[in-house]
Amino acid sequence: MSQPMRALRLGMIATAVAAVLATAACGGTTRGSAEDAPAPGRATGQADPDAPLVEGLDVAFLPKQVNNPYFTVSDNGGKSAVEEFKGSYKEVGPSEASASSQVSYINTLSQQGTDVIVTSANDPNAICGALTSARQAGAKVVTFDSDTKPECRDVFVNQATGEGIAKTQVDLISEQIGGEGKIAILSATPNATNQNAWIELMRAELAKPEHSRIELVTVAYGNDEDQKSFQETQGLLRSYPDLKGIVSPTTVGVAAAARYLSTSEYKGKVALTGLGTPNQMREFVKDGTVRSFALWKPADLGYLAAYAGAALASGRITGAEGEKFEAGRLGEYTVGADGVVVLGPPTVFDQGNIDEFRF
Ligand code: RAM
Repeated sequence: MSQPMRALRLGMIATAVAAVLATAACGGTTRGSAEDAPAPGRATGQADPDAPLVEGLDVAFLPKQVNNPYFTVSDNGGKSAVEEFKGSYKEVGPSEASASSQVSYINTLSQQGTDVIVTSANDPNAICGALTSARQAGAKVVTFDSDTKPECRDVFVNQATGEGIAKTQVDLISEQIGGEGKIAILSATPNATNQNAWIELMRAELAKPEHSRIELVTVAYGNDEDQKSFQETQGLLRSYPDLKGIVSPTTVGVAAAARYLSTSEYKGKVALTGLGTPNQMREFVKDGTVRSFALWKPADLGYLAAYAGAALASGRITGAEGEKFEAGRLGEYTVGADGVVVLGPPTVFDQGNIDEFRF
């Protein structure tokens, strides 16, 4: 909603409150209050599944970092959803994925009266204060891709279950190293909620009897920076000359690791898998550096997150378990426990299917 419209709404509420106070002062019946006269299109604590989607919502996407092709694709998916429900879209964000780099952007969006903030959190705690203030100022907050603590947002749109993402990657690396040997993880930033959750779940997966001959020797952090991820890969191979494989659960990390391996003596000898975009990984699958890797459709993730935000801002859902909402061409979704909505299972990409995907 534009600032003048928000001002108008606030004005309407102020008028209603003033009228109530005036009536009360005169000893008349006190009907109506700020709660009873909410701004149109705002959730009132009770979901109304039949409420129309409000038009003209201001929706802002705030990714972990703006110069990451993964977020360019996901945020563009969000943009197409916002166009469908006739809102206005913008993307803002830091160039590096450090813990507190998103705080100032959230404060600015809040001051601008943004209706819906859709963000992938660089840290589960660091942006909580800013998000709480934004929500108090009337914004609905959807996290997608990487969550905050649940109490700091309304809904989290998860790309797939954490267990599914962890199992897929462990199965892929196990298959590629013949079920045996030393592996390392090359992650994003040490604070990333999503990668840290997946790493814990991968450890649990690796602890199962079927993976007892695989040893996870270390976790390195490339901070979702191409150069640092490249150097960390080099470092891993120097420190562990008998390393059999690397799992990199980040699109930035896996692409940088593939680039390093592709021109090194380890090409085709040290396995690499993880989460990557087909466009960034295509050449490395074709030249034999990488056999297979996984991901979901980032555009669908952004699209679903935008629709979740519109459903919240229109009062159709509040983020409570069991509520349902329509997400355009993706159909109906249900809010699960802790306000989590799951997009769907990840896809595995290899020589056989990679050319069917262009993102
Ligand atoms: C990077 C980011 C993002 C993650 C993907 C797989 O682009 O860390 O949060 O979901 O990788």
